[in-house]
Amino acid sequence: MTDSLRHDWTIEEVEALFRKPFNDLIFQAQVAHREHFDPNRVQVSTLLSIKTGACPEDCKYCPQSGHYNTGLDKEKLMEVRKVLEEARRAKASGATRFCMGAAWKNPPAKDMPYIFEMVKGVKELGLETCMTLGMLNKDQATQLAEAGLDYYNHNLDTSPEFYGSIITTRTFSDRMDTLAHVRDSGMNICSGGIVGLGETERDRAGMLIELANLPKHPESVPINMLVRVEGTPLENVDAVDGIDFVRSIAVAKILMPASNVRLSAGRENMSDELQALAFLAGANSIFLGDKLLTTPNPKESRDRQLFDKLGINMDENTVDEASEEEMEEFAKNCPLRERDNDQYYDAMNKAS
Ligand code: SAM
Ligand code: DTB
Ligand code: SF4
Repeated sequence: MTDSLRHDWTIEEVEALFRKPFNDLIFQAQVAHREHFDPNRVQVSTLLSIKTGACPEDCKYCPQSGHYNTGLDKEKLMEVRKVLEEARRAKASGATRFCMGAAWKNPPAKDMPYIFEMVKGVKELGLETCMTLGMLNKDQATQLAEAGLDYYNHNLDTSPEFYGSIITTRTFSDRMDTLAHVRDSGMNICSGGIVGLGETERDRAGMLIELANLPKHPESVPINMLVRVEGTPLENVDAVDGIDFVRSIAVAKILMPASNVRLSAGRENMSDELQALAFLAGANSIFLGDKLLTTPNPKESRDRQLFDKLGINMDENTVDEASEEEMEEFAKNCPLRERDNDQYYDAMNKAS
C-alpha cells in the first residue's frame, strides 16, 4: 500500500528538526497534526498490570525488573474475572481502550488461554483492546490477532546505538522482529519510547527514525518521560527538561503525522502548562486513571479539569457493547473466567 507519508527520514533531517526554533517546530507539528486529526480531541486508554514484577529482563528504567530491588509486590497473572472488573471500571470512567501489561520477557504458552479470554471479555464490554506482553513469536502474534486483540504495544524505547547501555538481556533487533510479527498478523502497532534515560538528542532522533522508517508507521506512538523509580539504576539520572521533552513529541508528530502520539508516562510530575504544550505539539492520546502499571498517574479529576481548561474533548466509545444476554452466554462458555488459578500457580511456583 502506498501512502503520502514518508518512510525515508535521514538522521541529519531529524536532528535539524530537533534544532529548529521552538516556535517554528511547534507550528510545523500543529499544522501536520491538523491535516489528520481534530486538534481538540484526545484518545483515552486505561492501563492495567495483569502480571506484576519479577521480570527476567534488566531494563534499567523499570521498577518491575527482577534484577533490582524496588520494593514492588510481585503478583502472578490476574484472574480473568478481575481483569474484566477493572475494564468495566475503566469504561465507566470514559476510556475507549483497555491496555493490559505483563512483566514478561515473552508470554508463557501455559498462560495464553487466559490471555485470549481477557481479550475476548474486554472486547465484549465494548472496549478496544491493547496488550503488552514482551516478545512474541509469529504464532503468538497470529493467535492474539485471531482472539481479536486490536493493538500490541512493544516499545523500541531508545536508539539502536544506546540500547545496549539500557538493556542487556535482549537486543534492539529482537524488538524489531516482534514488531514485524505484529504487523504481519494484522494487529495495530503501538510503539514508542522513553525520553530521559540519559540519551543524547541524536539517540532521540535515532529512535524516532526507526519508527518512522518502518514500512508502515505505528498507529500509536507513546512518548514516555522516564519515571525515576528508587532502586532502579536510573533513579538518579538528570531529570529531562520539559521543553526538550515537548520537542520529542513534536518531532514524532512531524515524522508520523497520521499516528496517535501519546503523552504517556511521566504526566504525574508535569504541570498543566507543560501538558498543554505537549498537546499543542501534536500529542492526542493519554492514559487515564490514577495508576500506570505500577507508578502513579494524575487523578481522573485533575485530567478532566485540565481538558475543561483547554477545551479538549475525550474520544467517545464507538464500539458496540455486548448485550447482557450475550455476556451471560460468554461467561457460561468461558470456564477460565471464573476459575481461581491459585492452585495452578502454586504448583507452577513449586516446580520452578
Ligand atoms: N514487559 C513488556 C515490555 O517491556 O515490552 C511490557 C511491559 S513494559 C513495563 C512496557 C513499557 O513501559 C516499556 O517498554 C517502557 O517503555 C515503559 N516503562 C517501563 N518503566 C518505565 C519508567 N520507569 N518510566 C517510563 N516508562 C517506563
Ligand atoms: C507505554 O509506552 N507506557 C506504558 C504502556 N506503554 C505499557 C507503561 C508505562 C509504565 C511506567 C512505569 C510503571 O508504571 O510501572
Ligand atoms: Fe520487564 Fe518490560 Fe520492565 Fe523490561 S520494561 S523489565 S521487559 S516489564
